Amino acid sequence: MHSAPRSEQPPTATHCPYCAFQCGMRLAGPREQAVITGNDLFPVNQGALCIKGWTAAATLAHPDRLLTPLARNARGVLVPATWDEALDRTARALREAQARYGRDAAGVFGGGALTNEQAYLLGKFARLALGTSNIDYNGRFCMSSAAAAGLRAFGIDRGLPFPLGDIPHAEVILLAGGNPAETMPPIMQYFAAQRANGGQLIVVDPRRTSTAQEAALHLRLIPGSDAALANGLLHILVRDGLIDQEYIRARTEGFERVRAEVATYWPERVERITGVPEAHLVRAAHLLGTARTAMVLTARGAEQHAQGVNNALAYINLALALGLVGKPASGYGCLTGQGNGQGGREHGQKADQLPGYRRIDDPAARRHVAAVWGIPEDQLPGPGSSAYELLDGLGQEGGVRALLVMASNVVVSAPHAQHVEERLRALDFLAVADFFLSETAQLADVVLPVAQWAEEGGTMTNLEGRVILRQRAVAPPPGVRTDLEVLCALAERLGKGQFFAFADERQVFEELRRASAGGVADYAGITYERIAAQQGVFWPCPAEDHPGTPRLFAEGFPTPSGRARFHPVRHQPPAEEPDASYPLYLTTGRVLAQYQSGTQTRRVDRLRELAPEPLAEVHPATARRYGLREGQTVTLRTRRGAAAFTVKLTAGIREDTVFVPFHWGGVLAANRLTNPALDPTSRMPEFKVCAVRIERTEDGGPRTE
Ligand SMILES: Nc1nc2c(c(=O)[nH]1)N[C@H]1C(S)=C(S)[C@@H](COP(=O)(O)OP(=O)(O)OC[C@H]3O[C@@H](n4cnc5c(=O)[nH]c(N)nc54)[C@H](O)[C@@H]3O)O[C@H]1N2
Ligand SMILES: Nc1nc2c(c(=O)[nH]1)N[C@H]1C(S)=C(S)[C@@H](COP(=O)(O)OP(=O)(O)OC[C@H]3O[C@@H](n4cnc5c(=O)[nH]c(N)nc54)[C@H](O)[C@@H]3O)O[C@H]1N2
Ligand code: SF4
Ligand SMILES: [Mo]
Repeated sequence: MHSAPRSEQPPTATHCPYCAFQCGMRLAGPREQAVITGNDLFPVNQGALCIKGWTAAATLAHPDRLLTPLARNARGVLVPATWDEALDRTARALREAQARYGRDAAGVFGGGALTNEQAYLLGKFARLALGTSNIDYNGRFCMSSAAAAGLRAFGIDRGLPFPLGDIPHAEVILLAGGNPAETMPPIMQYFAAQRANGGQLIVVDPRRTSTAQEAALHLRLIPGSDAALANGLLHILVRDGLIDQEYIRARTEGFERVRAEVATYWPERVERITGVPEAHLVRAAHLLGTARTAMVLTARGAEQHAQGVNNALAYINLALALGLVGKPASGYGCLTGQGNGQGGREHGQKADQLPGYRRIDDPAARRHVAAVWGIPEDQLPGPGSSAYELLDGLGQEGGVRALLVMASNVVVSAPHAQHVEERLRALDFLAVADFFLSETAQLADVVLPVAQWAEEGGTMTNLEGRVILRQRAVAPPPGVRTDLEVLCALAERLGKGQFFAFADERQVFEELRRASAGGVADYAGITYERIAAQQGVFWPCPAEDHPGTPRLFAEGFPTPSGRARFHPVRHQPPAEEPDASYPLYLTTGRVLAQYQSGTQTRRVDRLRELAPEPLAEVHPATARRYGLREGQTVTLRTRRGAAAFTVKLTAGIREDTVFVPFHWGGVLAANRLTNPALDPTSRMPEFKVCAVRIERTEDGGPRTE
């Protein structure tokens, strides 16, 4: 009998490298022939995976894999280097920039793909080894608006304050700006169970997505009009006596100003602003207002706006006025996106944050973390600049001159991408830690080849706030190091080795537990053993005998008064609206078979077959107006730049809107088009709306640039 080497070792239980659903999977080695199966014992996905999860092993032994550090030589070419050369050069460049321009001239850019241990250590590396305030991460482009809204309204930012298992028991769910049928497909089991229980789903999206097709009601709004829509729904609920007066009185504050604000959002006006017919608004409000249990969920469609915080707050107002938050099978939640999009925003890679979701400008928080790290408090820098502002200032007076990027591909994923690329080129020095030569790594002076998901251990926190263990399942290829090893080796070269003497990720986690103890995101009671035994532990979990917290807000809110806070929100138009030169709305997002900037998924054959190139979704009536055919190449142009797409006709999208995915680089990059207008609070860029025009490629376009 033929016996494969993998049959000798039982498969290891681990988790998918991609989205925040963090499906449990089993991986049987070796790395070159790794086989993935769904882990039916993990309660969240119960064995189900999407096509990205099934094919994830393809990245492990991929021929493009970086197996040696690279360094740019005198002729400007990236050539192989030893680890010592690469690390020495990186440490020297960071130090030189600081000697010349001050401590904040060294910068760090992280990502929500990093484990909790890596994100924690990256924050410690920036603050302690470099002493710079300039660290931020790609979650600023992702979760920051919902995070800021959650903190303001509830005093805490945990994407879902309840487990996914509550979804089937909600009679009505309103989902604004999310397409989970493509972005986290196994979650659809929960919506299907909800429907089987007689529940109804309302989807708010400018497109009739595969998620909207599952819904009882689809509100096809104009991009950038969510706040008006949410205010309009609340107006109807107030008018028709469907709000929960008793809950508002007992558990919230600030409703009167919200009631006054929404009084002017009468349905005809809201129909004008949002493009959603009055009858649909009334139906949605009545479905929500008469349900005994209901949820309001948001995702990036509502959040990635220069008004993103206001949009999220307007949806939160709706949930509070209906008395949903903290009630069984009810509440407000946001669907977190990246693999560790939740944990990655808790432990200090954010510009204004220390571990445990502490504020870096809070004296008590500073004292606590400085004590855990063993340094005087005044050595901790203050808050730094947000992701886009950090990138925008690269190489400039007062900006970062030497940058370390770990787990982000900003050349593809940041707004106004060509400008960001210019700024990266203006740096004195760029180091990128990645396992493939991403578009951003191609610009680097030093590339540090690191281990991938299945090759290293650590914890992740899924979209429910469940801390899970991603176990090492295969050995990394010789020649690569883990992100943790890279950070410790750099800290050593910066003379701070004694603060980074970690033998493995478990030791980092032990320190993270202490650093987070007493903070909002308290992990003090979580151990690797407990996670394995309980299939994950929900934070906050302040002590080892504490059960963890699957549901928040049943008793009260972690605000000074113990009440949730309403915030009056006024609809404001997007930073850029269609006009004679750029007559259509452009919105951007995702497709099922590609992930983020595409560094990983564009390299997986099966996924490339499914989604080989970016398609611009255009309504057939719009196509007729511009003389476009299905499959034709067009140039989309905005005030920032132009990019090339293949036309896909779809009657599900609004006639005034074009949708493109952002998973490709170069002339195919949606972010050549997007508007870097920022939300005043969250500093989230306006990825989801700007003004665009369609040019047929014979009119001239980026294919020839
Ligand atoms: N396949 C795949 N899955 C992923 C990812 C991926 O790259 N690929 N990325 C992961 C990450 S990091 C994230 S953050 C999540 C994102 O998950 P989602 O938020 O579900 O994804 P998006 O496609 O960015 O946006 C969702 C929807 O918002 C709609 N939309 C656009 N403009 C507006 C608007 O103004 N208002 C409203 N209400 N809706 C609007 C779009 O039409 C789109 O259908 O997905 C995660 N999962
Ligand atoms: N137009 C438009 N732009 C968007 C969005 C949108 O909806 N529209 N969405 C935004 C959102 S929500 C997000 S989250 C961002 C994401 O955008 P990016 O920050 O670019 O995210 P990824 O593509 O996941 O980049 C991760 C990079 O790090 C590498 N990597 C993955 N895991 C690890 C690891 O563990 N260690 C190291 N060192 N490297 C790793 C990958 O190979 C890849 O090159 O894009 C944003 N950009
Ligand atoms: S990409 Fe998300 S939904 Fe798909 S298998 Fe991975 S974790 Fe599950
Ligand atoms: Mo994201």
